[in-house]
Amino acid sequence: MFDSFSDRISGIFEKLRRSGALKEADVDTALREIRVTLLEADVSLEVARKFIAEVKEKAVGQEVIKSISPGQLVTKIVHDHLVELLGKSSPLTPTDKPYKIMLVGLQGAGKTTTAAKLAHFFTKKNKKVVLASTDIYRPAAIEQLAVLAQKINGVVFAQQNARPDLSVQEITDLALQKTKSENADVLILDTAGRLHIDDVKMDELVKIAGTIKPHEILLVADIMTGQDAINVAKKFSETLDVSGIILTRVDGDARGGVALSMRAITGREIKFLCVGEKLTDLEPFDAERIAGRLLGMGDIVALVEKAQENFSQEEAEAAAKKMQEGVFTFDDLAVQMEKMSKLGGLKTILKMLPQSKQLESIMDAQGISDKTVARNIAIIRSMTKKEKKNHKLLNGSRKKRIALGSGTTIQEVNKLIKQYEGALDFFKKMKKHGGIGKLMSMMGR
Ligand SMILES: Nc1nc2c(ncn2[C@@H]2O[C@H](COP(=O)(O)OP(=O)(O)O)[C@@H](O)[C@H]2O)c(=O)[nH]1
Ligand SMILES: [Mg+2]
Repeated sequence: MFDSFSDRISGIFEKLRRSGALKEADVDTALREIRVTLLEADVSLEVARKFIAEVKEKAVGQEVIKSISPGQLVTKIVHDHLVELLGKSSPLTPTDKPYKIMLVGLQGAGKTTTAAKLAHFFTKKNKKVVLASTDIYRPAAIEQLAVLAQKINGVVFAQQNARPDLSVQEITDLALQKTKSENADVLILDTAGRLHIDDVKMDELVKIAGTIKPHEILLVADIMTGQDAINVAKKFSETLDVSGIILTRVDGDARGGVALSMRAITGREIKFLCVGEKLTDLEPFDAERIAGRLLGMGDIVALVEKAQENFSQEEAEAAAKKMQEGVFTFDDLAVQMEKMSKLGGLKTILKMLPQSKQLESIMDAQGISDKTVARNIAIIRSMTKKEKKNHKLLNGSRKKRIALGSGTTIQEVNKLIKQYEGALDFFKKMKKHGGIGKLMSMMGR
């Protein structure tokens, strides 16, 4: 979502950083460009104007410290103001048991998908979750949540085996009952939405909230609808005690202004960003991190968190141990590559790193892409068990068979074997020099 915005902003800062001594005119020009960029990203005029005025006031009064350039200083000031604009938000922490969450929003905003993502999010934190839906109006809306719930280990779907013609009130009661009888930590209630705010049955939502007494009423808003998302948030907040906002379709090509002005206009915290349709495509909102991303500073924290969720600590340690001992087989390699694909592929991972542009061009030059990863997985899958354990068995005829089986060429099979041998070699050398632990701590520094 933020791509073009972040490209432009970092371009503006590049120019600022390059000019050694900074004149007020340079700052003015940069701020004017930032203002245009904000407006083009769909940030409201009022918010953009206020932002620029505040940054300017700060920048002019600042003493320039010797060790940093004036350009860096302005970058820092803009960064801090972006953080303020995006708004820091407290994470959802189930303090009470049960912790009750109600999702509201327009039809198609992504409520049901988000309900499942949140259930996944909490089960990963070892919370027992009950899911329920009061959307009795749209055919199959409840079934949609039931199907999603089945994919999440340990989640209880309240309406499983319940009479199909329950009323909203009955479903609400049932959800509470289930939460109690299952001794669940978290209840997530999905509700019905309408296409237009005027048609939303606010009184029904108010009534549900009265019964459930939720800790959080979270408004789910589609960022692709631009300024409308902000109007919707304002309208819902007038009638309901909306405690936070979840923005969906942040993976699309919307211009991002909604995220930038939502907090300033509604006063409500943004709690999560949804970045895709999969259960794992849910990111806790972190203003610092997004500001960093917008200014082209990379986003290592997001990468680390995402990786931690998908790789268990034990798995990672087991893989590291195998590598160190030089017994890392093709089987292990395929597992690691599949994990990487699950994380959203190479480009997703790269985007979160600083210098992602350079890394991307290096990888492009080396011909490394998601396609080659998928191809390599296919090649490994075509090997026999014995071959995977011992790559030295791979003679000409075996390679030919593997190439045929995986729809690749012998050259491609050879290339993978060479890369694999290179990796083994690397791990062996590393072991000599203190092992993976040492390397990691070096990288950490
Ligand atoms: N690309 C993308 N699609 C999403 C996201 N969230 C939801 N969707 C899709 O949007 C559609 C509507 O979502 P749904 O949860 O049924 O909306 P609801 O009517 O508010 O319950 C579904 O096809 C979802 O898969 C997101 O963050 N990114
Ligand atoms: Mg729904």
